[in-house]
Amino acid sequence: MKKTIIMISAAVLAAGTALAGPEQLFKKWDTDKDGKISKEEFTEMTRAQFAGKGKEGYAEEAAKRFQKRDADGDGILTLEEFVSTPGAK
Ligand SMILES: [Ca+2]
Ligand SMILES: [Ca+2]
Repeated sequence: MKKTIIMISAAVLAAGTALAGPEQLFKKWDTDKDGKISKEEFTEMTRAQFAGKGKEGYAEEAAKRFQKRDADGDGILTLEEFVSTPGAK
């Protein structure tokens, strides 16, 4: 049951990603709406994406992607960091 919900939300997420700009995407990923994306939030969204595609190894990939975006290395992604990463979508 839980797996079905994750797969549906991942599909909704993927559909939304194609249409939304980076700011909307940021708001979506910022699940507790504090204006920042924590590593936990980032990892959770990556997990949902991977689950939707039936892929494994999300934790490693999330850590890698997060590190690439977190320009000042404080473990938090601001909107600026989130949108300014070259090639990051
Ligand atoms: Ca947040
Ligand atoms: Ca940061």
